[in-house]
Amino acid sequence: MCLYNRTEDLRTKDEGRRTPKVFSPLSLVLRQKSIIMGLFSFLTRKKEQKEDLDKGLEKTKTSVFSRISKAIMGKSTVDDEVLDNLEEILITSDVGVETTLKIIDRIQARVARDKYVGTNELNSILKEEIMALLQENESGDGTTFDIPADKKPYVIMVVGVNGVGKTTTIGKLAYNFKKAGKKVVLGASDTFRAAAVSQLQIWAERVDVPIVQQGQGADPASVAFDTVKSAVAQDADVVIIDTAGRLHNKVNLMRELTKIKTVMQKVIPDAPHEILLVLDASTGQNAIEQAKQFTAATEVNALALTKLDGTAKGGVVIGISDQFKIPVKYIGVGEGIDHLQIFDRKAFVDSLFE
Ligand SMILES: Nc1nc2c(ncn2[C@@H]2O[C@H](COP(=O)(O)OP(=O)(O)O)[C@@H](O)[C@H]2O)c(=O)[nH]1
Ligand SMILES: [Mg+2]
Repeated sequence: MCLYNRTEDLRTKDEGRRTPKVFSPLSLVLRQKSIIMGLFSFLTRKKEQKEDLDKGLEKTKTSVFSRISKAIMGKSTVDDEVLDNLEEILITSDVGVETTLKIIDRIQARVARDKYVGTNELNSILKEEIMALLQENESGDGTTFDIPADKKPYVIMVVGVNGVGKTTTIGKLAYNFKKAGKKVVLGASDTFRAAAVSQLQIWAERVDVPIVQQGQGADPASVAFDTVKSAVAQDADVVIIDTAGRLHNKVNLMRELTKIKTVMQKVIPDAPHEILLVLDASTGQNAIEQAKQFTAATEVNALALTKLDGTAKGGVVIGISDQFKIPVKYIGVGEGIDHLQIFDRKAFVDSLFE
């Protein structure tokens, strides 16, 4: 041990004399190579994400935009008839009535202002208005799997009805946070079904992050308390709490979620920092109904819309963001570990209109 230290000391002193540091040509080449390789893998990942998004939104795109093309066929200007047709298309594409009317009003105002708006401009105007609407609700403001520096650990409580993709989203989130260098702890507060705990456990093993669980039937609030305590003790960065999705009625739901929150606040007074509502986009109007119930029961401040892949109801993202004034933070575009994306409004709208 002593010898080792002496060698270390000597080496350090020796190195200290060798200033300024000169890189050998070989090490420079290697450094450049690793930078280029890092950039290459970043770009490859970006490209894959874009492909996943495009593939995921394909059905929405074909169903909505083939109809828009039909609606403007043989027309040169955006007139009342075109707007009526557009209104019907958006409403039946799960954008929702209120949001559709808002979009139509805005386009109408532009048409009135600019006098002549050609149908060839309709797509770009629509794209701009949808982007603006998403921006107003801060949907798609985030760009990285990062957390506020002053919240450690950052506590995310995940809510939503059964089957929407809560546990899967938690697994994917844990993977991404870990990849971003964060220390993650999961809490299995969905104690209603035995399968729920083991499903989260499988994700924890897959991502290689710790999980706190007390098995089926345990008190969800007690699990949440233990999780937050353990996260603090481990100096973790992020805590993600899974919850049960059963929803007999609003009062029960509210009581349970409130209890989980209150108990966590004994350890971290401002926890949970994020209440993430997970909604299955493929259920369209049902997702809107669930958003109504959950926002009435608890202070949801972030949304994740899953299963955008394979549905033609992608328009629901626009409607939900606008109607509830809650930012859409994540979207699910498949079952795989890499299939959770940070919602990027520009990429989303671009993909819809390409
Ligand atoms: N295609 C697809 N399936 C998903 C997505 N997210 C979750 N799922 C699937 O939805 C099912 C229910 O997910 P789960 O996480 O158990 O939902 P929970 O009951 O809310 O926890 C599982 O089969 C998941 O693989 C997604 O973005 N796309
Ligand atoms: Mg679950």
